[in-house]
Amino acid sequence: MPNKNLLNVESHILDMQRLHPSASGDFTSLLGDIAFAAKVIAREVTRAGLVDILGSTGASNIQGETVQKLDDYANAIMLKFVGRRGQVCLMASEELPDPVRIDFREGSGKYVVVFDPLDGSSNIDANVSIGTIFSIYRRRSRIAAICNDDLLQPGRELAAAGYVVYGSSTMFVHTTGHGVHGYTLDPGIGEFLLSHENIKIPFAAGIYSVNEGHEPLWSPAVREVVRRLKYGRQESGGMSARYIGSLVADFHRNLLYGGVFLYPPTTKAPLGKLRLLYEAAPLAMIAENAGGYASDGAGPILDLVPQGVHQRTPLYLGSRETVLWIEKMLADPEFGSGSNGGGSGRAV
Ligand code: AHM
Ligand code: MG
Repeated sequence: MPNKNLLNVESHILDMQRLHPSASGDFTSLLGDIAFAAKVIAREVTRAGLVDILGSTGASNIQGETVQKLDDYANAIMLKFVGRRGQVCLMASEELPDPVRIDFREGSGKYVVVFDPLDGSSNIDANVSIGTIFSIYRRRSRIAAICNDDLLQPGRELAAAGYVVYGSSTMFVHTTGHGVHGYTLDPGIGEFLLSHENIKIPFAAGIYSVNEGHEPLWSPAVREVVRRLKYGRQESGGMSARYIGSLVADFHRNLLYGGVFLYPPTTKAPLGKLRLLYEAAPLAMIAENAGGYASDGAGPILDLVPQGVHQRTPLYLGSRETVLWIEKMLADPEFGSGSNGGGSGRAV
């Protein structure tokens, strides 16, 4: 029996692939590509504080490389290294206005990859944790007819989803629908080593995470939800507040400690800020596979059919019981109806 602590991400994914004898290996190598891209991005993220010393955007750093804005850099790295064996036919990035067709002549082109290359990047200058979020869908259309419809699939169709958090250490977390697994980057050997096998979100939420500066713009129902999270729904008192403002880091902490993340609609942004394809759906898949739940306030995020690649959605994400309670509260006429949640794309 191999020592699990010495399993790197590629070996662990290969072990899981053996459960599917018909698998071609494309999917496994695609996850390996993403892990590789993550290492390259991680290396650059750790040097972000040196930009002012080594040169600003557009200038050359000490290695003679052009220094780019980190989100552009991360985006370029994902496009360059993901799907390099022809496993991918189409990619979409939060950083790009349109999806990118991939030349997959050398391979099967079986997969569609969607990513947010550097989520929370406004935090970079303060050395706060940021992340990369990714999703993998199977191509639906026949090769000759590849179109954007391959991207507009509900989260339930996801073949895999994951994120990388660049924090005090770099972690790669993913699910293929068989548990959620986390790997920590050992910078000495440059490998992601299995450190968190089969993560389960604690049942009862201990932490709530929301930008309370938006409270004046919330509906009465959302305000009441947050008030009860704060003051306590039971005798036991309220929950602790933690908000980094970096979705991957906020979600990752709540996944390990138990908690709920909220990005409700506001009067200024009726669908909230976060994107269904790049942010909400992949984290919803991880939450559900860890025993949690994600809702847009009216039902499961994973059932929403995207109407466009950059569509936004309200998001309530984390411990299952708490998110289900939020859905119930938002539907309660006692707190008034209105823009409580419920993005577009829910099948009726
Ligand atoms: P980004 O994709 O432009 O980085 O924005 C998404 C980020 C999330 O990481 C985070 O949860 C959210 O914006 C924070 O928004 P706010 O500052 O409104 O609280
Ligand atoms: Mg983002």
